[in-house]
Amino acid sequence: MQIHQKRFLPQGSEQSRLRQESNMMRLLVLLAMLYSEVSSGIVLPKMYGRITSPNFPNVYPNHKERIWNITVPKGYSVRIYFTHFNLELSYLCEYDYVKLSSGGRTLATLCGKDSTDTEEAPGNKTYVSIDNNLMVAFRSDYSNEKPFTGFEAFYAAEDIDECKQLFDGEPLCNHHCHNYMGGYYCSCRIGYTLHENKRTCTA
Ligand SMILES: [Ca+2]
Ligand SMILES: [Ca+2]
Repeated sequence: MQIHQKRFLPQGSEQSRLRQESNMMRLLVLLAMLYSEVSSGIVLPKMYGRITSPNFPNVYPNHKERIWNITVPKGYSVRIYFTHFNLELSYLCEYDYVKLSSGGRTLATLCGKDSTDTEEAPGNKTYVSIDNNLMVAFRSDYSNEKPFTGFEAFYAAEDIDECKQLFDGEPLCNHHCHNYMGGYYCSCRIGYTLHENKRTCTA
């Protein structure tokens, strides 16, 4: 009897602990969803994917704002291109637009169907993020004189070739630079050893 109770009690409390934890998890997931909807839009932590305007391929609604935060691992950038683009055209894209930003900078503000003197449409151009995060913001104003079908875009993580980059105007590696997916490393000629900064070689 004693043994029974001993064995039963921890199991029971384990179950209720698990239940509490799963309730807590559910609450956290719900809060995270609410939070991400409100503050940072839709978070996309995948290496590739597709995003579209609301209701695509049908006409997008007025008064819509949607933000996608594409984050890939460090050592990668995000390349994005558009397979469909048809937004209301307005001077400097102030009415409806798709805005691409990365590293605190605006890469492009896009609208219309084809580029003009004052407005940019993506056409066949591809855009690459500055760091490992790309923010895509879609916005439509209160009206459209004609129906517009919005956009479809595809993105993918792309390795950064650090060996082609400069660090304070110098190559990243003193002697040899080796690029690989998601990173890089340096090596030295015979007779030299790599400094603990992992970049420079000393005799
Ligand atoms: Ca509009
Ligand atoms: Ca690399």
